[in-house]
Amino acid sequence: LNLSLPDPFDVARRLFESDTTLGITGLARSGKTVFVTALIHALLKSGAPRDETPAPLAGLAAWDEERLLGAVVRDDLRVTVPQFPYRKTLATLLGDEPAWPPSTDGIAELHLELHVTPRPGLLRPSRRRVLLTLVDYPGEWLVDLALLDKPFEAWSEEMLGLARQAPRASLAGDWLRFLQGLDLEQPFDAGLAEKAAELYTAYLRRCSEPPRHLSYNLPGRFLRPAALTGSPVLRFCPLPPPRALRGRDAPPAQSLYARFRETYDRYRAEVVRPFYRDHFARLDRQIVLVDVPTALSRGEGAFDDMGATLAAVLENFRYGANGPLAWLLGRRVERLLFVATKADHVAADDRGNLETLTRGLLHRVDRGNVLRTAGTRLGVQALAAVRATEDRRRSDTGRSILVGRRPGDATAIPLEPGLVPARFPPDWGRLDYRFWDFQLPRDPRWRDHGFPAWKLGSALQFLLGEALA
Ligand SMILES: Nc1nc2c(ncn2[C@@H]2O[C@H](COP(=O)(O)OP(=O)(O)OP(=O)(O)O)[C@@H](O)[C@H]2O)c(=O)[nH]1
Ligand SMILES: [Mg+2]
Repeated sequence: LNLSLPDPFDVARRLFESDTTLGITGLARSGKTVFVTALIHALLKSGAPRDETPAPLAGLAAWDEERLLGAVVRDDLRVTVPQFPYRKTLATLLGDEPAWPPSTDGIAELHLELHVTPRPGLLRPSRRRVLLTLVDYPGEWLVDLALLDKPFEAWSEEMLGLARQAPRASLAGDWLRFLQGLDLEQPFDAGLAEKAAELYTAYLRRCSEPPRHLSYNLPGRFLRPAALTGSPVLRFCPLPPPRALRGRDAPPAQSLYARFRETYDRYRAEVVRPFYRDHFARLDRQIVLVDVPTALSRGEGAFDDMGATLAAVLENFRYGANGPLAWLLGRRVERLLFVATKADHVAADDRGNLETLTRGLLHRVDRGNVLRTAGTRLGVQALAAVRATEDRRRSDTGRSILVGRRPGDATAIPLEPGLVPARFPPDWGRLDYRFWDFQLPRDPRWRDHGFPAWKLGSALQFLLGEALA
C-alpha cells in the first residue's frame, strides 16, 4: 500500500472542464438544508418542459438560454465525507403530508455533474462537464475563527463579561455560581470538568432558545458538536483568573485552571484548525444565509446579537490571498453572496425593502468596508428557496398580502404580515412585522419541475454564472 498516493478526488476532479466548490452556511435554522435541497432538485429537473411553472432556475443565464442540458449526482467522488441527505429531505418536502426537514448538524457535501453547452460564439468544445460541489456547514463553526488569536485568558474575560451583562446575566446563574465555588488551583478533576462544561453548555443553550434567541454562543461546537458529541475536547469553559495569576506567575501545572486552558488550546488546534484546512480552504464561492424575517420578528436584542455573530462569521472572508490568515483560510473565496432567506414571508411589495434592509445590516456588520475591499466579489439579495405562500392583492387597499397556512390552520388563508422597513436599523418602536411558521403546501407539479422560488436563479447567476458560461 502506497500511502503517498494522490487523493482520488483530486485526480477525478481534473477530468472536468470546470470545477467549482460552493459553501452554503448560515446560523441555525437560517434555511441551509432547504436551500441546498431546492437547488439540487432544480438542477436535477432542469430539463423539465418550459411551459409549466414553477421554473426555479429562471434568472440563471445558462437555464434561460437553454444551455443547461442536465445534471446528475456523483456518489463516487469523495466517499468518506457525509453526503448531503437530499433524497430523504426531498421525500419529506414532497411527501403526501409535506413537512419541513429536521434540523441537521455538522458538514455535508454533494457533488453534481452538470452538462452545459457554451454560449454561441465561444471557442469551446460543444459540451462541457462542470463539477459543482455543494458544502453545507454550520455558520456557528466560523465564529470560532475568533478563538484562534485569543489566548484562554482573553477569551474567558470576554465570555464572562457577556455572561454578567443583560440579556445573558439572568441565564448564567447556575454556571457562574458553580464557578464561584471552584478552587481553580486545586488538582484537576475530570468529574468537575465535565460538570463545568455541562453547566456552561446548558447556559449557551438557554441563550439560543426562546425567548432570547441569541446567536453569539461560543465555542461553536458546544451547541453544534456533530461528530464531537461526548468527546473530552469539549470539557472546558471560560474561567476567571485564579489568584495565582493576579500578580504572580502561572497557576500550578496540573491545576483545574491549567488543564482547562490546555483543553481550550487543543480545541483550537484539533477542532478549529482542521475544519479550516480540510473543508473551508476548499471553497471558492460562498453563500451566507441570514434569516432576516425571523430576526426582525424577534426584536432588537436578538437582531443585534445576530449582527454581532455575523460580523464574526464575515471575518472569515476578509483575508485576501496575502492576508495574515491566508495560510489557514485557503484560497480566496472569489464570490460571496449575503442573502436574506424566507422572502416568501414578506409581502411582495416589501421584498425590495427586505433587500435594502439586508444591505444596511451588511454595512453595519462590515465595519470599515474591509470585506468590500478584500478582493472578493460581494453580492446582497433576498430569496425564497421554497415558497410556502402565494401573493395576492387586497381588492380594497391594493396592498400586497400573503396566502399561507399557519400551524394549526386547515387551509391557506389571506394574511397581512405587516410592513418590512427598508431603513436600517429598523425603528423598533413602530415595527409591526409578523412572522408565522407557514406550513408547506402540497403540489404534485413540484416533483417534476422543482419548487417555486423567488430569486433563486439570480442568486445562482451571481455565484455560478461564470462557471456555466
Ligand atoms: N417559507 C419558507 N420557509 C423556509 C425556507 N427555507 C427555510 N424555511 C424554514 O426555516 C426552517 C429551517 O430551515 P433549514 O433549511 O432546516 O435551516 P438550516 O439552516 O439547515 O437549519 P439547521 O440544520 O438547524 O442549521 C425550515 O424548517 C422552514 O420552516 C423558505 O425558502 N421559505
Ligand atoms: Mg440544516
